[in-house]
Amino acid sequence: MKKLHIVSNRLPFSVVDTNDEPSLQPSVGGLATGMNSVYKDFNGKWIGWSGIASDEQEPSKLLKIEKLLSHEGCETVHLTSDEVESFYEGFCNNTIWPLFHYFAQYVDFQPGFWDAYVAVNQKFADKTLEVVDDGDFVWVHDYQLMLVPEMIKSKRPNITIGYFLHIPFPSYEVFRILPWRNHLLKGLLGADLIGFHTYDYERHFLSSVRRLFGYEITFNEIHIDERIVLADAFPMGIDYKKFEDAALRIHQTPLKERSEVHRELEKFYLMDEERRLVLSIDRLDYSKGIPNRLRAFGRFLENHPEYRGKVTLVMLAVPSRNKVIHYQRLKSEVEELVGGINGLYGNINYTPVWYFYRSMPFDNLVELYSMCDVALITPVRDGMNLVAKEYVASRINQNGVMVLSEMAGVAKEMGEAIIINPNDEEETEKAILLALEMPQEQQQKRIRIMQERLRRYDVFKWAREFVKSLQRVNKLQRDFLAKKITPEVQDFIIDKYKTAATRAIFLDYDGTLTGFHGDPQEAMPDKALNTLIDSLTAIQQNVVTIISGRDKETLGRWFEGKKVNLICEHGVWLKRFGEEWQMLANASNSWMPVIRPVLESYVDRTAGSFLEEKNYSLVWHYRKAEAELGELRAKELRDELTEFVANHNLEIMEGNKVVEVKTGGINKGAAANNFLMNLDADFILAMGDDWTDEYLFRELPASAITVKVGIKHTSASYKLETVEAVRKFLGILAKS
Ligand code: GDG
Repeated sequence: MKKLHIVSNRLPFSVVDTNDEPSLQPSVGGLATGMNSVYKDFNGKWIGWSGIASDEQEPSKLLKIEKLLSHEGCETVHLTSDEVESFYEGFCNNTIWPLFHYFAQYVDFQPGFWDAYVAVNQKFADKTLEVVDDGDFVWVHDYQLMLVPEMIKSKRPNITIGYFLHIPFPSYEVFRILPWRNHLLKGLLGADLIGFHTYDYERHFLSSVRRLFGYEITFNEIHIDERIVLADAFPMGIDYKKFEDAALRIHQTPLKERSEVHRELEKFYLMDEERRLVLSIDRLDYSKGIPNRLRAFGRFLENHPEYRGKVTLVMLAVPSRNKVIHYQRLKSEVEELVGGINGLYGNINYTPVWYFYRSMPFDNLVELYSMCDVALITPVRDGMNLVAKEYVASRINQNGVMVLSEMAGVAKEMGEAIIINPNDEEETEKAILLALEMPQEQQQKRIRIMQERLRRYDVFKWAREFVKSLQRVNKLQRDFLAKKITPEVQDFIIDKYKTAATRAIFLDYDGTLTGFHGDPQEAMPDKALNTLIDSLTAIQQNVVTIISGRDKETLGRWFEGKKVNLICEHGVWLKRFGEEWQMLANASNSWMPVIRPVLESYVDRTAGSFLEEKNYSLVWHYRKAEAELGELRAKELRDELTEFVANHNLEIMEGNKVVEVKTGGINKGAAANNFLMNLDADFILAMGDDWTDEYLFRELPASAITVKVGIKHTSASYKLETVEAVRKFLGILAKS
């Protein structure tokens, strides 16, 4: 049975040491909960680091820990303290984290960090490779392991790999700053499915793939030679019921059994019925916008003296990465701001900010969620932000207001919150007032809608949806493989070929016999291709025809003296070997003077694009243009020409980074059939890569062997991945 394995930096357990005896404590984090719900069902392993540096522990104890973890279905990756420092604290938290959260000024570009990142990713990949069986599924998590997908895929292509990024994927302009940007992207593209919290991150990722690698992307499918990689948005949910149940339990706890936090919060409210609590919870991280939040709260008290003595901000800042200098500075800044506000507005009976620099047990956390009137969640960048979702889930009385930063992924799903720009302190200050004064019915209406959504799309659903998509992309790949020319299929074709007396072989040129070039005029046949054509055409039974959208002058020149027939401009022209050019279709070019200026305006507005003029068609090429702009303009051009084209019996053909306008009714299928009328062929082979070749595949007799080059959907009966594979296949035929 196929298994699903999880790979993440940390395992879902922490190791505790009591009386020198190690034991495990399950993590309560959302990821662990969500993953537990899928990987156990799929009988897989969880691969990760235990959190203990291997050189800081007795080998016998390490072994014990490893055994304990293995008992829980976990496979341990061992990291030394040096690796932890350069990989985790270094490249992960000093390079990727600040860059992906748009703190470019904090990024440390140390090559040593990068080397450690590569080496540690390799350790994770190697451990995974030890565990997986053929056909298994692997789900890799987060920014610490961006190279792992490719490291697995290159060794075991038949493993289906999913990857989920928990932090934002930045815009290309930010991502490009990184010297190792291509390596990171290549690493990710080893996955079959790449998930993000929001469509924006997906968009940024696809844009980087387009610009750095130029791969063809259709919607969210990236086409890389013989593979399809899918990118998609899967907004992570929470274990809704866990928070709802905990809040219910807390509210029902008898007075004397309540926790200290609970009693303190109640005492606060009892002092004055107008008292209000505003909540702030995060790891102490510069991405979370804690100083902005404090400044906005300070401004609020400054401008609204009527709320002094009544509103308190409960700020829980969980210690995080405190070895990193920027975190140490942030801590001082936050403490200074808290001190300033408390000093200015506080008195014996009133502390404006209750500041806690520590973490709290789960139940206390839910007490805070369920007892604070307003949640102030204002990160300057945040992949998702689960605190926002947990706050909503814990509001069992269905009141409460959330002020939410538009820079958090979660804002995309929570339109009912008060959405602010965290850099606009005036707006944040106003939002605090709005939240405190929002009527109960309004609060309830908004919270209810959010609760319903979060209940439906919880962390279990999130994990299941991801796995479902992983299975879908696996099927896409299998569909490709089903049409692939296997050794058996190849033998079958060779048998047919050998017994045939007359063999008609139709070969498209660009993308089939040769790769794409920036300038189409540079794509002339290379030496190897010339030799291949010579050996194919030297065989008396073979009638080889190059069938292309290219103009007759170019192909005529390139294949001069070769024993081939040429069909050009998608079927307008035919030149049989040794004869003159003849027109196959009744084409007209009287429309060209009208269309040419339109295309020229696209050349002028799209740097790098150019116009190619054929006898009966005009082609706008945008291969050299900036990829996204090119695609946008291609769409614009199509829209602009639609009416003219319909009224003048023209056709718009979209090929690989080209838009071609030509006389309608002419296509490769009709041209090839016309050619076959004078030939009694008992073996027909046609090969091509783009949709103009689909006419050929569809219209040739059913007995023809049709081969699509590439992975896209096709009506051809077989597929080959690349130009190299085509050349190899034809070479074998020539020798048979
Ligand atoms: C990354 C991305 C993305 C916090 N304090 C305590 C405590 N917590 C728990 C919360 C929540 C989690 O920690 C924090 O999650 P966030 O999503 O808010 O933020 P990150 O840690 O930065 O997580 C983020 C996330 O990955 C998931 O993909 O949303 O954008 O940065 O669950 O409850 N838990 C306990 N005590 C605390 O004091 N028990």
